Amino acid sequence: MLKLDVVTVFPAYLEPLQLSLLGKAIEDGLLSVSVHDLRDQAHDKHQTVDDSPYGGGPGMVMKPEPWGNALDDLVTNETILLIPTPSGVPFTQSLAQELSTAKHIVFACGRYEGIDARVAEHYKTRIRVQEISIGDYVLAGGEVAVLVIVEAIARLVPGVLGNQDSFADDSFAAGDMQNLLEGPVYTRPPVWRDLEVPQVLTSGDHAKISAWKHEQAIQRTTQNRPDLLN
Ligand code: JDK
Repeated sequence: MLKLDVVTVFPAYLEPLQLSLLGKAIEDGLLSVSVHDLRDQAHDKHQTVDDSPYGGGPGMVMKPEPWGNALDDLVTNETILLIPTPSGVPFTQSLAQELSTAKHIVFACGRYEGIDARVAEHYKTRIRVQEISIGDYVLAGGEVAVLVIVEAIARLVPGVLGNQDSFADDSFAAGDMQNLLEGPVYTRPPVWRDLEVPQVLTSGDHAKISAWKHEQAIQRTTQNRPDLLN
């Protein structure tokens, strides 16, 4: 059972985590997801979670005290603390694979210009803390990054994904087709708006199909992601 806790000032943003794929996994007891409102941990009259940055600069920074209160209630020595940030290490399929075997992950969703750096620094002396970027663009906060990360991790938890064939395809992609994008896929009907399914796919010649898929993968990778080729 993988336990996930998310701390945010916008709990409603995480409502999709209860839907479809994840909702079923939660029902089946493979996964648990709890969302916590950071504001409940801000104990002043106005429940303040932000303040102006030391050293100047634009915007506001999240104060450390509410984060300390929230995280002390959730963290044990077996917890991995994940903090989405544009300056984190890239989130990859291999990191998702590794995190899918964890017992407990706590996600800290920042807003504004981010969270006072001492929060990560403090928890790094106690547990594994990973600052993660989901890509080279700037979101308005960590919530959408958490939706992405949780979906990528959850579908790798044994039993969560209904379709075991798709799961096997992932392993295939990570093995034989390493560092290549997938080529195009087709289903019925064999002709649609004058467009035919490539004849090789209906030939029944599996060696030929394999070679064709590999060639398509190289073509697509050259076109869309030349950085993946050696
Ligand atoms: C968490 C707040 C918004 C953060 C500072 C950054 C260079 C300085 C706005 N992969 C990814 N993208 N975005 C996030 C993410 C953004 C977040 C938070 C995650 C919390 N924000 C934010 C930092 C800045 N700015 C670009 C100049 C501005 C994760």
